[in-house]
Amino acid sequence: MALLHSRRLLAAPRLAAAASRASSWWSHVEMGPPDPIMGVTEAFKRDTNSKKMNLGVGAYRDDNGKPYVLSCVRKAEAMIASKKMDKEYLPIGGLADFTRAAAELSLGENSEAFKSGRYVTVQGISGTGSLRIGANFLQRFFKGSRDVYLPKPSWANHTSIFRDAGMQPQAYRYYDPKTCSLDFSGAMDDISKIPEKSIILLHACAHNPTGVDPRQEQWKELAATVKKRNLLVYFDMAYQGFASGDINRDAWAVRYFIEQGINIVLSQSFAKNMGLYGERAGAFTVICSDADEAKRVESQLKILIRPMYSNPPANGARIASLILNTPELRKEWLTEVKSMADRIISMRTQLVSNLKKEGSSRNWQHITDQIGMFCFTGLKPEQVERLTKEFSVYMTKDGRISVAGVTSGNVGYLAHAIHQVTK
Ligand code: PLA
Repeated sequence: MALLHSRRLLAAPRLAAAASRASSWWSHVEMGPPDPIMGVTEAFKRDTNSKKMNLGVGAYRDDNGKPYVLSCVRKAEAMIASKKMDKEYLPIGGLADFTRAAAELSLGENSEAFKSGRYVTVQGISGTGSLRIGANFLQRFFKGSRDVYLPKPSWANHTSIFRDAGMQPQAYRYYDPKTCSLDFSGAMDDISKIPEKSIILLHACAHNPTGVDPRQEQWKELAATVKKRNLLVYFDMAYQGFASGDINRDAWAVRYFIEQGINIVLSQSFAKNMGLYGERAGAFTVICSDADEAKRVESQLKILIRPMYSNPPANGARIASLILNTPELRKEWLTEVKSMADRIISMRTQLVSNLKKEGSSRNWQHITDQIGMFCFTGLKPEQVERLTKEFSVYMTKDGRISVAGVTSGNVGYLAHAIHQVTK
């Protein structure tokens, strides 16, 4: 009896566990893969090598490798703190001073579309959330095709954002791995065959992951082709200021397309150019045919946002708005954006000269030709794997490095490691 009893005691929890497994609502859920970009940071954090480098996610670092909070941001925060502001909800479409300033920043103060009010801008949860509002808006209201043509390659999350919103991601040629540069004729060839009334996504500047942008004459040809094909243009502008150090120059393509009568949609992020990553400040803009249409579109965007997250976070938008709308802060910001862009450009030059010093005979010119936060090195997946395993240099599998994570202190080590796996 005692034996039986104890056996039953032993068996019972096992049976119970098996029963709960069989009847669990989630037993069919399989383990998913880590995110191709954020997963790199997770692996980096686990590494104990003191020389480790995280060149995965595009987050700016100062020359000591430390996260960098802009001085204009610190000042804006102090102003906000001193005002003892309340914590009330923002309106569904966000902080009006912020959305107006975001539109002005991208479209330009002299823009006819901006001045006439034939646009609507709503605040989004940084670039990603603004893209998602846009994708959902297209899903609900775009009368053309569900197909969204993305450059090949593109930021990995673009595919997921559009797919999860019920759109169908497609691709057009963009990059030529043989020359590590733009495959302009391939792109034009593919784009000229996209069915009418489809959607095409363009990176406004500092293309991620390749660092390769069209030149102005090429943008002009592109604009003429998308106009002829009657495509809806979706610009993703996550790096305004980061490509050239000049916010107006980086917005050139967006403004040119609008001047050509192309009514674009646009997502913006303030994560990189103001260093507001975790604050999640961004915006989504639709250029309309007139102010009345813009009002109707705005009403529908609010209806779309309300059940998603009700209204956006206030703090990042307050900071960005103060910087954009206070002349001294804005001036300081422009200098700081330029200094971040310049540090990245100088790291590109130093990386190439260190590779030469190591004795590498390869052609690394694309490292200095490419612009923005990233360099698409052309390293093969096996070489990337060796860099991570043998040197604790972390990057995405496609060979992209965030140049913003390179410093004068570690550029020599990086060049040495790259030479070891490529010689
Ligand atoms: N669009 C592009 C082209 C991006 O590269 C990124 C960020 C975003 C939008 C969204 O940024 P946000 O939501 O933070 O405003 N890309 C990063 C980070 C920097 C990421 O993957 O989320 C990258 O490492 O590619």
